[in-house]
Amino acid sequence: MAQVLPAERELRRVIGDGETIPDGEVEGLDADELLALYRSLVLLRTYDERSVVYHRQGRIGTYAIFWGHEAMQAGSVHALADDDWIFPSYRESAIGLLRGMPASTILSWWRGHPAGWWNPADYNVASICVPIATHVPHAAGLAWGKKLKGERACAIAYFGDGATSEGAFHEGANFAAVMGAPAILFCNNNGWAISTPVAEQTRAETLADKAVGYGMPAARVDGADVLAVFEATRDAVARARAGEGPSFIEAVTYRAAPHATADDPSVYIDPERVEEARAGECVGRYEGYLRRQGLLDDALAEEVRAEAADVMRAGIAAAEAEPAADVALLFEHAFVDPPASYASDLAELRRVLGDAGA
Ligand SMILES: Cc1ncc(C[n+]2csc(CCOP(=O)(O)OP(=O)(O)O)c2C)c(N)n1
Ligand SMILES: [Mg+2]
Repeated sequence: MAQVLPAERELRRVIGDGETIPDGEVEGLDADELLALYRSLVLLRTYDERSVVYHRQGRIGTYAIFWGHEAMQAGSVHALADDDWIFPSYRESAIGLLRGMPASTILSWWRGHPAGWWNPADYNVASICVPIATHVPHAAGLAWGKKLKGERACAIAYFGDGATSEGAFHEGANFAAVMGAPAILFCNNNGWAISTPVAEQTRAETLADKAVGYGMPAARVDGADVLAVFEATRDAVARARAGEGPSFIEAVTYRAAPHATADDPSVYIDPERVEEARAGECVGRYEGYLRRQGLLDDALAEEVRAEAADVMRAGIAAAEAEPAADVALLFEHAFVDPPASYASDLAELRRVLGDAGA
């Protein structure tokens, strides 16, 4: 029988506070890699902040904000190789940017345009998953397939605290553990599932404890510490490559933004905790670290931000330049045998929409 290890309790941290808590170091990360991580963080932050603006301008639809989650996403992706597969939820919608996906593709997804769907094999990034936790079994299955084929790649699935109450999470976790699949279950515990706090979500002391029930090693990290996230994910990747099966990572933050642009958290959230989370947010913390290491100054920070802003300007322009989609696409995959009224219904829809839908 496999030995069951208790989950770690303490949150792993690497970045200090510039005062009483000293900075740690991640072995094997050189200056170029540390700065590449910074570029990824800034790109994600810029994507997120611009998306909220585009939403308010009516240029994209309802949008799931990930402000404050960037370290969990960039830190973990940087620990992967390009042949490892990523299974994002809606909260990681822009993670493909870190694999070279154009911003216009993701913006098109949020515009509900067909140009927002990609071939997952082009980037080893699966489709953005909106149903909670249903992609956990997909990631477990893909990882098992890699093992069966003798390939070295692993799969990582991102999901939230609320997802750990879903059946699909438990099925995926158990399957991955029993099959020894090279999978990483990455839980972003931001304290909330829309308006349901973690305390009302589970009686488990930590979410990492749930992994112990499946015989899976589990680590808890500070989700606003990009280096701690990187290190924990790198450990999990090493286990996966060594044939030691899946790992669970619980990255802990406090949701500092609304669940989505359609949400008003002021009716349920703790404003003091939000302020605290915003003050300790991950991009600023990492900037402080890089400055203390002498790797970042104002000019470079400005250059990186300007590059990211250009990516977004070009991205929204390209997304808006896409010709309107044909409304027939709404029905194309819905019927084997379309009903008798289909042709006249479609003609009526085209008439109502005018040229925009044709
Ligand atoms: C199967 C399913 N049930 C319900 C929903 C509605 N829903 C959308 S987001 C959400 C909360 C998820 O919270 P969590 O897993 O903590 O992820 P977070 O949004 O905090 O990243 C719910 C219940 C859904 N998308 N899918
Ligand atoms: Mg959550």
